[in-house]
Amino acid sequence: SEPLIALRQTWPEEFVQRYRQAGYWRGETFPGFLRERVGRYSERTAIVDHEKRWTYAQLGERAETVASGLLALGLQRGDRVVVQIGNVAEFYGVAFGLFLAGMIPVYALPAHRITEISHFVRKSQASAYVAQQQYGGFDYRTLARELLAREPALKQVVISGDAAEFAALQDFKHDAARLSAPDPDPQSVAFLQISGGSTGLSKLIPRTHDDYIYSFRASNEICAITENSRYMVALPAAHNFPMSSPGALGVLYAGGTVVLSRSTAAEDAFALIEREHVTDLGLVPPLALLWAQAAQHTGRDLSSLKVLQVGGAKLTPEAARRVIAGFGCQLQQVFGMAEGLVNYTRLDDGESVVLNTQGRPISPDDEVLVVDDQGQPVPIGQSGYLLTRGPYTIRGYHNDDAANARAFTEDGFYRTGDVVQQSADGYLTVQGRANDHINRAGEKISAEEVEDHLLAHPQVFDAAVVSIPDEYLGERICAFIIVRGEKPRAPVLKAWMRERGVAAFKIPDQIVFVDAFENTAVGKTSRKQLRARLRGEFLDAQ
Ligand code: J2J
Repeated sequence: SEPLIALRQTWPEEFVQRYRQAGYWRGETFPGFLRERVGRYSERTAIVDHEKRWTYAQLGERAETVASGLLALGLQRGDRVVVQIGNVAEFYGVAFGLFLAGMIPVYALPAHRITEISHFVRKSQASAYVAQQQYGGFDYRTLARELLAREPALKQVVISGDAAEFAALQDFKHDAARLSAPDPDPQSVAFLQISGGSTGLSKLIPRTHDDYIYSFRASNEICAITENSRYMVALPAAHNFPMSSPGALGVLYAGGTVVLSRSTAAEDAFALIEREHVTDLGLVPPLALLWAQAAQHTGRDLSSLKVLQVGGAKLTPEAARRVIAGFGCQLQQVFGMAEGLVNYTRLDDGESVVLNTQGRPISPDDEVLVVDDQGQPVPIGQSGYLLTRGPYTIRGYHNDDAANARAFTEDGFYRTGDVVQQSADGYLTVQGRANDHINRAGEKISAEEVEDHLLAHPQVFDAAVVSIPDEYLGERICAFIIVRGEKPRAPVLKAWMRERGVAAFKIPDQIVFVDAFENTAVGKTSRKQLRARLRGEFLDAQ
């Protein structure tokens, strides 16, 4: 595999100097962070899941055991390892274990299936796959078998739980002799996060020790996270929001407690909030609305909650009002992206800011540009495309020149694809987006990727996938299909996607058969225009 040094993010030297001098990049690393907290908070509770409670000392011990075990299997520093673990303590045991071993986690979501996992393995040139025996009713050992068949370069599969023929995570032995490796370069890549997928397949996002630690250290200050914070992870632990905004990592950095919920059902979560006196919590808008409603009738005591964060998709002002009324605690809007930039409404912002904006950036050195179609800045208060660059925003995706040419300007700004308005005091309000992804309850789905799967079906002549507004999900996926020969039934097409091994959240909610796309087209229709037209016609017709 490639040496560690090849996985560096490339900020130009002048920016490196600037971010260091400003004190954003302090040369901290994940192994250093873990060791320091384990020493300082040793007997305090770090992580609680449905069956375990780990102190900081136990988290440290577990991470060392995972690191020793991975090294004993013959994996090496710098190796990429795809991790697919749900909301259990072991997620952090494995993540920190990989950091201690100098390996690079690639964070998949539990919902991902063979198609996505295979892509992550190939794109990252991963040496290993670590997963659970089962989570959410799915057996990941079957996925692992298929993965080994498809990806011969993959050297190891490690399974938590009953490992069958694979290496068992539970059998790893602590071996101090293997753990003498030097700390990584703070500017090297610590892990690869998965992009929301605007066009085509998900891209891999290289985040460095320095930049990522800065993002949650600064988030802690904005969100008032301390060693007394008890933060609940109800969204998938691998997602960037509950990982770092300020997320589990911010809370562990501060010496607080991370409480993991396997369930997103309000009553399950409320029981945990009551039992663990949860103070902070991050949700996507649809869950926040459901829980807000349930909170009004629950017998559970939710009075420990201080701040409810909502992000991942747009929260309208009316929805924000309902969330505040339902929970009776403070609302914080969070507009972030795994590529970097995160905006928060501040805890001392007035009601109108909290209801109507998605906050402002973390850092004084987050550069935000709002531009028109020609790339020219628009006047304050007008809508435009959001471009950004800064001390924790990537300068390029991992190993993807074509995507980088599209997604970054020549001077290193990331084209977020979001359409926003910026107020005079720097607050952003999200108005929509420029690219073709669908934001289904915070899950980002590339229209193009879904079309590709549908087009592989023999009875599909052409497919156009669009988002349709949905009262509950925000948006749902609608596929317009022109058939070839006999018309397939919609459930057959959905089952087809499932059988191809695609995450369930990408399967169209609705399939509409049409005779043609091209009636108003002049010559070649751009898919973008086509999608816009279909969306419009469909909404008119409803
Ligand atoms: C509207 N759109 C939003 C919001 C994200 C914190 C919070 C969220 C994410 C995340 C994250 C939005 N209103 N409040 O990584 O650290 C849409 C935008 C954005 C895309 C990024 C974090 N919050 N979005 O959602 O990488 O379109 O990160 O560009 O999954 O989600 O998606 P993702």
